[in-house]
Amino acid sequence: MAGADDLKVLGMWTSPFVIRVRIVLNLKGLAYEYVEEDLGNKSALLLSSNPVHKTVPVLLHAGRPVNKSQIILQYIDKVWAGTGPAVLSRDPYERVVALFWPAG
Ligand SMILES: N[C@@H](CCC(=O)N[C@@H](CS)C(=O)NCC(=O)O)C(=O)O
Repeated sequence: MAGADDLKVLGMWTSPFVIRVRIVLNLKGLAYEYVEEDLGNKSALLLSSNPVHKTVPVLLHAGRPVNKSQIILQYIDKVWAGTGPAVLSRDPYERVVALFWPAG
Protein backbone atom coordinates (compact mmCIF):
# COMPACT_ATOMS: atom_id res chain seq x y z
CA MET A 1 0.00 0.00 0.00
CA ALA A 2 1.49 3.32 -1.09
CA GLY A 3 1.95 6.10 1.49
CA ALA A 4 1.13 9.77 0.80
CA ASP A 5 4.72 10.59 -0.09
CA ASP A 6 5.45 7.35 -1.86
CA LEU A 7 7.25 8.18 -5.11
CA LYS A 8 8.24 5.83 -7.89
CA VAL A 9 9.78 6.64 -11.27
CA LEU A 10 9.41 4.30 -14.22
CA GLY A 11 12.36 5.04 -16.46
CA MET A 12 15.08 4.00 -18.83
CA TRP A 13 18.61 5.01 -17.99
CA THR A 14 19.56 6.65 -21.31
CA SER A 15 16.36 8.70 -21.66
CA PRO A 16 16.98 12.47 -21.34
CA PHE A 17 13.31 12.85 -20.36
CA VAL A 18 13.79 10.47 -17.45
CA ILE A 19 17.10 12.07 -16.47
CA ARG A 20 15.37 15.46 -16.35
CA VAL A 21 12.81 14.17 -13.84
CA ARG A 22 15.47 12.43 -11.73
CA ILE A 23 17.61 15.59 -11.60
CA VAL A 24 14.62 17.57 -10.31
CA LEU A 25 13.72 14.95 -7.69
CA ASN A 26 17.33 14.93 -6.54
CA LEU A 27 17.51 18.74 -6.46
CA LYS A 28 14.39 18.77 -4.30
CA GLY A 29 15.84 16.10 -2.04
CA LEU A 30 12.85 13.80 -2.58
CA ALA A 31 13.36 10.09 -2.03
CA TYR A 32 11.94 7.82 -4.71
CA GLU A 33 12.12 4.30 -5.98
CA TYR A 34 13.53 3.97 -9.48
CA VAL A 35 12.23 1.16 -11.69
CA GLU A 36 14.15 0.50 -14.92
CA GLU A 37 11.86 -0.39 -17.81
CA ASP A 38 12.69 -2.62 -20.76
CA LEU A 39 11.07 -0.62 -23.56
CA GLY A 40 11.08 -3.71 -25.77
CA ASN A 41 8.99 -5.52 -23.19
CA LYS A 42 7.06 -2.89 -21.25
CA SER A 43 5.80 -3.79 -17.81
CA ALA A 44 2.12 -4.07 -16.98
CA LEU A 45 2.64 -1.18 -14.56
CA LEU A 46 3.94 1.10 -17.36
CA LEU A 47 1.16 0.10 -19.75
CA SER A 48 -1.54 0.69 -17.14
CA SER A 49 0.04 3.94 -15.91
CA ASN A 50 0.56 5.49 -19.35
CA PRO A 51 -1.87 3.63 -21.64
CA VAL A 52 -2.00 6.35 -24.32
CA HIS A 53 1.70 7.01 -25.01
CA LYS A 54 3.28 4.01 -23.19
CA THR A 55 6.44 6.09 -22.66
CA VAL A 56 8.79 6.78 -19.79
CA PRO A 57 9.11 8.70 -17.57
CA VAL A 58 6.09 8.01 -15.41
CA LEU A 59 6.00 9.38 -11.89
CA LEU A 60 3.78 7.42 -9.52
CA HIS A 61 2.80 9.49 -6.49
CA ALA A 62 1.02 7.38 -3.89
CA GLY A 63 0.15 5.04 -6.75
CA ARG A 64 -1.30 7.75 -9.00
CA PRO A 65 0.49 8.17 -12.35
CA VAL A 66 1.73 11.47 -13.79
CA ASN A 67 2.99 11.29 -17.36
CA LYS A 68 5.28 13.34 -19.64
CA SER A 69 8.39 14.95 -18.25
CA GLN A 70 7.23 18.56 -18.64
CA ILE A 71 3.99 17.80 -16.80
CA ILE A 72 5.87 15.84 -14.14
CA LEU A 73 8.18 18.82 -13.54
CA GLN A 74 5.22 21.15 -13.11
CA TYR A 75 3.58 18.67 -10.74
CA ILE A 76 6.70 18.32 -8.59
CA ASP A 77 7.16 22.09 -8.55
CA LYS A 78 3.60 22.60 -7.26
CA VAL A 79 3.25 19.70 -4.83
CA TRP A 80 6.68 20.21 -3.19
CA ALA A 81 6.80 24.00 -3.53
CA GLY A 82 8.03 24.27 0.06
CA THR A 83 10.70 21.58 -0.27
CA GLY A 84 14.15 22.38 -1.64
CA PRO A 85 14.79 24.94 -4.36
CA ALA A 86 12.11 26.10 -6.83
CA VAL A 87 12.48 24.24 -10.10
CA LEU A 88 10.59 26.63 -12.37
CA SER A 89 10.55 30.41 -12.41
CA ARG A 90 7.57 32.17 -10.80
CA ASP A 91 7.45 34.36 -13.91
CA PRO A 92 4.82 32.88 -16.30
CA TYR A 93 6.78 33.74 -19.44
CA GLU A 94 10.06 32.34 -18.13
CA ARG A 95 8.15 29.20 -17.13
CA VAL A 96 6.77 28.53 -20.61
CA VAL A 97 10.16 29.20 -22.22
CA ALA A 98 11.82 26.77 -19.80
CA LEU A 99 9.15 24.14 -20.52
CA PHE A 100 9.17 24.66 -24.30
CA TRP A 101 12.87 24.18 -25.09
CA PRO A 102 13.43 20.69 -23.66
CA ALA A 103 10.01 19.41 -24.86
CA GLY A 104 10.05 16.24 -26.87
N1 LIG B 1 7.51 14.02 -24.40
C1 LIG B 1 7.75 12.82 -23.61
C2 LIG B 1 8.74 11.94 -24.34
C3 LIG B 1 8.97 10.61 -23.65
C4 LIG B 1 9.66 9.62 -24.55
O1 LIG B 1 9.72 9.78 -25.78
N2 LIG B 1 10.21 8.56 -23.92
C5 LIG B 1 10.84 7.52 -24.68
C6 LIG B 1 12.21 7.19 -24.08
S1 LIG B 1 13.36 8.51 -24.37
C7 LIG B 1 10.01 6.25 -24.61
O2 LIG B 1 9.46 5.93 -23.59
N3 LIG B 1 9.93 5.54 -25.73
C8 LIG B 1 9.22 4.29 -25.79
C9 LIG B 1 8.22 4.24 -26.90
O3 LIG B 1 8.00 5.28 -27.59
O4 LIG B 1 7.63 3.18 -27.10
C10 LIG B 1 8.24 13.23 -22.23
O5 LIG B 1 8.76 14.36 -22.11
O6 LIG B 1 8.06 12.47 -21.27
